[in-house]
Amino acid sequence: MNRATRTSLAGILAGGAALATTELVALAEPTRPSLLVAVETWFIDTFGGSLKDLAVELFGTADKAALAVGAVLVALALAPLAGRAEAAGRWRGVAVLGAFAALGVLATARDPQGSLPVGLAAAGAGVVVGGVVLLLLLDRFGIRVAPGADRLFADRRGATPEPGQEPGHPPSPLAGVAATRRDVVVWGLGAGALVVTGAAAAKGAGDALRAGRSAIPDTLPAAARGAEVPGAQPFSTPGLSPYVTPAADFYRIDTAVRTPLVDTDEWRLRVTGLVDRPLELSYQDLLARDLVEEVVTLSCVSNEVGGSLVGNAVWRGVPLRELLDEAGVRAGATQLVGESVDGFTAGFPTSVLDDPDRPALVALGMNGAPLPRAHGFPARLVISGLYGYVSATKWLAEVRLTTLEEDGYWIDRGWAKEAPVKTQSRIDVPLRGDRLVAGTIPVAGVAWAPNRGVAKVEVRIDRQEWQEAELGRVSSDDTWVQWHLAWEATPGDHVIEVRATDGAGRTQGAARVDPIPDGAEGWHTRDVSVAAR
Ligand SMILES: Nc1nc2c(c(=O)[nH]1)N[C@H]1C(S)=C(S)[C@@H](COP(=O)(O)O)O[C@H]1N2
Ligand SMILES: [Mo]
Repeated sequence: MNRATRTSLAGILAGGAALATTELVALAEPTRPSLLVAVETWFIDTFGGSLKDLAVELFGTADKAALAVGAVLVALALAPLAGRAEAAGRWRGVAVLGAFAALGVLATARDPQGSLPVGLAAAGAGVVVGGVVLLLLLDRFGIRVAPGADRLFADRRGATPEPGQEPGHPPSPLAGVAATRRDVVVWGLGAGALVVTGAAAAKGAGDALRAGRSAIPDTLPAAARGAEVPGAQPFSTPGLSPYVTPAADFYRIDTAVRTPLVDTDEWRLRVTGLVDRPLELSYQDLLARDLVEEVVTLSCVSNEVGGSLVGNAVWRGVPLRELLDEAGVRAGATQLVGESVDGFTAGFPTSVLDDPDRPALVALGMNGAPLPRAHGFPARLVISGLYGYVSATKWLAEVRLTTLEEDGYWIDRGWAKEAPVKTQSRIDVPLRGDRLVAGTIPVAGVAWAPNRGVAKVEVRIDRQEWQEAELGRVSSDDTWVQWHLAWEATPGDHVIEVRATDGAGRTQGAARVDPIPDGAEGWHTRDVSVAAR
């Protein structure tokens, strides 16, 4: 193994040891971000909105796993630098580790959930452990540090060059005898095993500690005013979205690298800003109030035509207006901003709440159970008719009455300031590629225009005349509606198109519009092939 490979290997193992150490120290505060997670969050906050194709929608669950793996790979890809630097001059590689640690500390300092004391301790421990591993491995791998680099030791010992040695290149106190291949393998594998064990221990213990702290109650108090959810629908078709989306199937979008864990003993919801009487409510305070239920369809502005970033749930919680009345909203308050425990913000004009029939909840529950962690436990906002990024703050910590000058998280990143949900319709079945046989084929899907309601859904085949679809039953105008059409299909290739008309009488236009900046537009279409029977 040549010198470059051995120094790189030492750097990678030292970097891994440093990283695993910071993860282990981070367990002192298991609900707060480690240095690595803080850096990932910093990356998302900085580039999430600007990189092409990295839009709001990117941050589903799969992307975050990819980000976590990517961050570790990037760190390990840069780690050989530490080995090279240390070989070029004593302490230089340790300084490289220190620079990475400093980056982690900066990221922790800017993270609303970050703990600076734990971050500093993690950084210090990481540099010490990583540094020891680096010096030790370079020594065992028989790497001599470069001429002049050992001045620190040379000066102290007044060393004179040995015969055959370049002047000014005394033997490093750590540089042992020339390493054999066996030395490199044994020490490399040993260090590697320690790093992997440490990282696995940090991960396992972290998951266990976090699980212990995320005590979500089994049940919620019943609603004083429940929602009326239609018991049965006039039609049912395999593949059609159910009227109420189970929480497990509900789309998930957020910027949180790790799902925030909230300890309800410490958590408070605060109502602040332009109010006469700021409020501070505990989870128990909220549960003790009269809860109401609203069925509301929530959707993401990033949802493409025909996309799946939309769902309908029964939300149970405290009416937002009730809390605002108690706090006494001042005349100058033009915007309501919800801020989460991890610093995400979403805001909408207070005038949205003027219509008393528009559901607006501090939701504590979803489909009869407490909010799952992924959907905002212990509390989130749900406002009918607004895209999630301006309204539906999860892991809610603060409801702030402010002015329209303040911009929420995604507004700085190119998305529209005001974002009412556009009328959309989607074909669920048939799927493209389904084996279809001529005869009666059910065409079905969902359409939504929350707070306006869907008045009509039309379908057309092969650009012939529009046919009105049958509509399912709904709780209110705030939810999507299932639609269905029995299509008498003939053999051949066909194109199915759908469009909805909302309660205000507006019909979806054909022109395709991108999600950015304020939501996609256009008709969902599906190409299908029908075989002869
Ligand atoms: N704290 C927090 N709340 C958030 C977000 C976020 O990134 N952080 N994303 C918003 C967006 S863009 C959407 S579309 C909805 C999605 O809610 P869901 O994940 O429960 O479907 O949450 C909103 N609330
Ligand atoms: Mo969203």
